[in-house]
Amino acid sequence: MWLHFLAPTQAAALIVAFGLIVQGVSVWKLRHAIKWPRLVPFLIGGAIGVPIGGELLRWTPPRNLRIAVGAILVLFSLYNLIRPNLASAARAGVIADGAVGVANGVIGGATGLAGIAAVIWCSLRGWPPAEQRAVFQPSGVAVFAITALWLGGTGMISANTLTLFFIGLPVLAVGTWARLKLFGKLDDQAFRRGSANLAAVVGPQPARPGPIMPVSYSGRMHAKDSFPLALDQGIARPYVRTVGPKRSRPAFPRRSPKHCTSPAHRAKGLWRNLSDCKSQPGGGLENPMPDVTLFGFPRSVYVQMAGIVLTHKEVAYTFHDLEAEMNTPSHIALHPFERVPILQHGDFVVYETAAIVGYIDNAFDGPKLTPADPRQRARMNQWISAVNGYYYPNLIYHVSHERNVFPQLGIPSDEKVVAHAIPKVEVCLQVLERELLDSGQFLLGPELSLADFYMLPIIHAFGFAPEALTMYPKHQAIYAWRDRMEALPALKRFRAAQPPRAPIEHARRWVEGHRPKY
Ligand SMILES: N[C@@H](CCC(=O)N[C@@H](CS)C(=O)NCC(=O)O)C(=O)O
Repeated sequence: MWLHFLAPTQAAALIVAFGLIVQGVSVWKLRHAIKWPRLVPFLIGGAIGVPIGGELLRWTPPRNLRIAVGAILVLFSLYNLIRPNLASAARAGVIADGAVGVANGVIGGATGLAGIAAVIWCSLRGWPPAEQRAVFQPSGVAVFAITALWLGGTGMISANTLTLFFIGLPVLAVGTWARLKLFGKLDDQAFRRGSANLAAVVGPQPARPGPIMPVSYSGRMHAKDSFPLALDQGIARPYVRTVGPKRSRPAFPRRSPKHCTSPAHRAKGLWRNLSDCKSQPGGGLENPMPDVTLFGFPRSVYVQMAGIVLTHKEVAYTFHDLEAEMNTPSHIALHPFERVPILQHGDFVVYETAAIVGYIDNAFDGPKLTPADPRQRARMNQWISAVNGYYYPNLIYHVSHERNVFPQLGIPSDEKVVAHAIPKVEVCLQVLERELLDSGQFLLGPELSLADFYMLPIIHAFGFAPEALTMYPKHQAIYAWRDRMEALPALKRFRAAQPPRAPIEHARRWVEGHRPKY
């Protein structure tokens, strides 16, 4: 609408000036999160694109520019509304980033709408939201700055425009104060969930007359992060089955699982554990065409827990490898805390491994893995909790990540992290050894339980760390238990179905995201 009151050059100049102030403050606040090698292609592209856009602004008839700006805004709004499932650009490189920078610059220079191309692109790149923001916001500010220089240097800023700028300043101050108050106090999760709404409130400040950066804030990643929207990510169509004692009502509508049926998707990491399953009803396989999907990445110990329990219960399932989607909207739609695994059974989706394996045990036939006896059940839950609270953090999060996951990505181990954990790993192994000596065959005694399936992937994964070479031989009961577990038919089937241990690519982000610091 502002284009109907102002000439396009005035509008662009004001957007740029106000945007520079407002976004400059935000970028200053997130300066420590900026990864320069990632940002530079966008900056170079922006520097190339702005003069092209600036000259378009000078030579294009105002009417055409109005139409172009309107079209861009409508298309971007439609994009946010429809949220088309565009191909992932996770593997794109700096040249593509630079090209997006050029597009950002051209659009910014011509219209002042500096952030749109980068916002969309960053979400396709699959970076975590905070990292996306650390790219699209500084590149938007850079485009604002270059555009300001270009417009000023080429004489496109008139005295009238300056007057309008000073009139707008007080309103800008109030809007900026409100925004900092709101965003400054929110953590990242809350920021992302709430930003669509917050942006709607603080976005239309006169300081930012159009949805240039407000749209950037509430762009694809934010809009899709809001929970009800995020669920609608093409997960599955309502599909009522009669498996299990209780059927949960569909909580929300879903789309058809096209990713589960296309050969291309399967080649990307989907597989099924059908080969060894009996196909008659009541034999543990409830349906020869599985409507159970396990989402995760194969090397996750938690995903393995769920996979092994499914295999042991002879539940046919499809595995959907989320590696390339981790931390993207399609992942967050499944797991708002950005973890794996997630289980989908028909129209029912559940995350958190304890909930998943409990559900599998209850909803499907096959050997019961949850003891009926209250004390045994308490003991099982004690183990599950101990794995979550002590075994996973020390053996995996501290040691395995430093010894296997990071080095496989060319990232050196942090010895301080390992050193901090080793005494605690000793305690974990001693406790496990003692309890196994007491209990005999399995963690709760002669019967297998979910506790064993919770512990096994941890002990297995830690076994790849060099520390295990000296620590494991001191614990003969653990060795014997592990051999017993690995000898189970389910484990043999599960291991045979696993892909090779490839590096966990998205773990590069863990270095900054959640590596312990000592
Ligand atoms: N509390 C969760 C923990 C799951 C978890 O930590 N999963 C790890 C993999 S083993 C994960 O999703 N990591 C991905 C990431 O942090 O990016 C559960 O029980 O399912």
